[in-house]
Amino acid sequence: MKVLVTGFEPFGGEKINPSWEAVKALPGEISGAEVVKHRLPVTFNGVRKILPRLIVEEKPDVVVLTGQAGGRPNITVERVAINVMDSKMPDNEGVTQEDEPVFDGAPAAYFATLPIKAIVRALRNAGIPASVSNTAGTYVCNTAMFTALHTIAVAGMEARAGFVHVPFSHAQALDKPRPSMAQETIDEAIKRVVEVSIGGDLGHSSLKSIS
Ligand code: PCA
Repeated sequence: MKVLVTGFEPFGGEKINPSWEAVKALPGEISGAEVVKHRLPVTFNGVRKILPRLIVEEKPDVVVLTGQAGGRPNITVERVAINVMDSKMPDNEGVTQEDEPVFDGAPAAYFATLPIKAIVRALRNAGIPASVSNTAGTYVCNTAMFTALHTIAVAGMEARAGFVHVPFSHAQALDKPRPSMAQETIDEAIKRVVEVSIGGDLGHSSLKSIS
């Protein structure tokens, strides 16, 4: 069993991205599964180029993508990725997108194929605030989630995949009145997300795409 776990580089003037900090801190093996870690660039073009190659080459059984959602107070497990890139905020290459598809001709959306409710339950049982989110936004994180699910669908792979957003860490929020979480808690959350994701329970996530 192999699990690919990604985090993002910093963006938006931040010095760190707590998603990558958490991925970096993961052990190389979780519940007997090999953990392959990758840091993604915060660029629309980068994730659409890198992720398909990574998934096809590594052939993971499970893909857990993570990113920072500054301003959200808790860990949010994304339900759906949409075929849209739309953001006034430039990515790390200075690129903005308006009403563009992630991939031309691809379905309108894909549901996460991770057991999202089981993940939320496990996090809450561990004392970590968490909920399901019904939008991953229209910036680079949604693009990454859509790219992973579309790659898996087109390649006919069995891998399950999904996306988890984490709040600012305390270090990032020292100078801004925004919700934040201890990095150690974020680290623990991502480890538990991986544990549940490689477990057998697929939950309700049998519907793969909405076209
Ligand atoms: N969060 C951004 C992109 C990279 C990241 O960590 C997002 O939510 O789209």
